[in-house]
Amino acid sequence: MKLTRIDVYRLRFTLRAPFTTSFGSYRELERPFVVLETSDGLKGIGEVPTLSDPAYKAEVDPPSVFTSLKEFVLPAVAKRQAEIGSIGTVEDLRSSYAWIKGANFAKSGVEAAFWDLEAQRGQKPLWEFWGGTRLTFPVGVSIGGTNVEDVLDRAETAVAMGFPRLKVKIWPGFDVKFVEALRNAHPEIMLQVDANSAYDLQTWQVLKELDRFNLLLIEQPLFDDDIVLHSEISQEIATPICLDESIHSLWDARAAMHLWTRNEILDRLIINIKPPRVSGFSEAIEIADVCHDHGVKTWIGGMLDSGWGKAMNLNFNGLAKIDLPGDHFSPGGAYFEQDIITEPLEAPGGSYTLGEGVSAGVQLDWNAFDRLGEKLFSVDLASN
Ligand code: OSB
Ligand code: MG
Repeated sequence: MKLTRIDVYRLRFTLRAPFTTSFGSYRELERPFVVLETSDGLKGIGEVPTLSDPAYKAEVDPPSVFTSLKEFVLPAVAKRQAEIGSIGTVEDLRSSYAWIKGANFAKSGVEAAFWDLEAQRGQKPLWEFWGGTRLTFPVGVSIGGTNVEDVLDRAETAVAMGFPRLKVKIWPGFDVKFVEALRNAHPEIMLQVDANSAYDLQTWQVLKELDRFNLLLIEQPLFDDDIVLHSEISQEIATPICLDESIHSLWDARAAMHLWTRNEILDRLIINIKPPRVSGFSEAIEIADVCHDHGVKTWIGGMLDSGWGKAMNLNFNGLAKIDLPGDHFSPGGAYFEQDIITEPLEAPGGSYTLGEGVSAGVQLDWNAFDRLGEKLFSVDLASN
């Protein structure tokens, strides 16, 4: 298809409750949105789920994403279209900017917008494009509370709403006793913890004590780019280690599987697949495929995305290859004071059902989009 225009917007969202992790606390979130327009009059939308700063990972902050889009990614797409006449497939799109190292979050916004176009052209839901067959599945919540009472409170609400799986944030000094209290309060719930790289080669030892609490997994205890040391400590902890921050690509996933296999503990590796962290849904699906082939469990992570981004992630979760419940819902109802979809996403009894709606299966609320956002820059491709 021929792209005629690319617009990049900045939207400002406000979380209904602050979200706290080992790396910071967030309330206001600025988000780039990529809007692709085509010669047949379609508009595809892609969210880039940035945080305010690069504390979670490199290049997840808005200035970095805007710079990558403006200086490199969008010009590469324009150049490619000028060379080959049209960007016909997601593969054409990805190959146009494959030479750019990094910029995964920026690339993922363009790819998401392109998938939205593809789905509109085919008049099909995204899950169908991606090979989804499991249309109803359990979903989880990620709790970013500031202290034990706050987390216990949010957990209580989530459990009362029927969510079958909780994830809580831990860091040194806020781990074993806290998880014990939570486990005592909810003896049966599927429970997992996320350290967001808060531990180092001395402090991680305390995590062995978490083996007592029958956790699904311990997410990213060590350094944000590390795979090797995670595979080493995994030999001494019975609870599976789940990698989030350190998986940027299929190659990273393969490297992890290689190391855990060499240590003969492959059943203790789990991978959190966040599409934007790995440059988009195409790479994310490849990772899901390869993990499935090796018996490594996966689930879909989130970035406090808007309803638009969450709806796309939920379509991805329709792949039967995804093993565990993902981070798709907020424990206390909606994530944001104002979202950009016309009907809020719902998970009655902690389970989500995908419908037959085209693309993400939700309607963008353009009034809300315009209220929350402004256009920052555009690329005109009509003439090439
Ligand atoms: O590590 O999974 C994470 C939010 C922002 C950045 C990193 C993470 C998270 C979450 C929330 O845990 C997931 C969600 O509910 O979207
Ligand atoms: Mg995480």
